Amino acid sequence: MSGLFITLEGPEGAGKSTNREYLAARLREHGIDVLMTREPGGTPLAERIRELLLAPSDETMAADTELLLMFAARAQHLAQVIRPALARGTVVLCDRFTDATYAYQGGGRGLCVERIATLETFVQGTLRPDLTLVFDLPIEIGLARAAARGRLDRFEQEGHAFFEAVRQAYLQRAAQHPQRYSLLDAGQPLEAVQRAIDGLVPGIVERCRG
Ligand code: Z5A
Repeated sequence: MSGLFITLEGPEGAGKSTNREYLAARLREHGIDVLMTREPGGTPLAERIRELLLAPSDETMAADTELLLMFAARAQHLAQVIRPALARGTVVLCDRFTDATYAYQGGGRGLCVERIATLETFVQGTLRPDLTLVFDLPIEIGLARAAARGRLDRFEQEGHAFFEAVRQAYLQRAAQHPQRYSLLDAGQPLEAVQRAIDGLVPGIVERCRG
């Protein structure tokens, strides 16, 4: 078995967490060792950075501060959790990773993509996800799902244009690198989304055994 780095991405309420659990269960049925984690977060220190990033505050967070905190949390997560797990041959299922930075800080906040790419190389070296599942859906549906959970975090308080830019950034990245991304229609009923995930499982199992 060799480690595989799989990330789940998409706008708010797209079903990443729900389907991360589902995919983990399907892979474990094949005897595959799976680690589930998330960003920002995944270690105690990175989870503290997550709290800073998500908490609404009277002080506006500068977009560059937000970008650097995302990569600070990621550096810790990579060192403590992701790289050691991949080295052990574990499949890492990570709820969001650097594609979210391109989508939210690049697309949503309008930060320079080259600057994000520089930080990506600085923090990750050559490590990139082996496979990225993009859960795409109209933002109204995702925001309604998020709103049903109650109090909105700092990102969820953004407006329609921000989330549309995030969605378009994901779609653009998925179209540019079709070999790495699987685009899933997350606006469908959950059973239909999970049937689509079932279709990906044999290929993932084969890659783990390859
Ligand atoms: N962020 C960033 O800006 N830059 C970065 O580099 C990174 C992150 C890494 C926290 O992420 C924030 O950090 C995020 C982007 C930013 N912005 N926000 N907010 P997060 O992943 O923790 O937050 P999130 O996207 O809001 O997660 P979420 O709303 O929990 O979404 P989800 O995990 O995709 O959905 P879910 O929890 O699986 O499902 C939501 C609900 O919908 C739940 O009740 C499900 O039962 C239901 N659901 C799921 N699928 C379906 C279908 N198909 N039909 C009906 N109902 C469904």
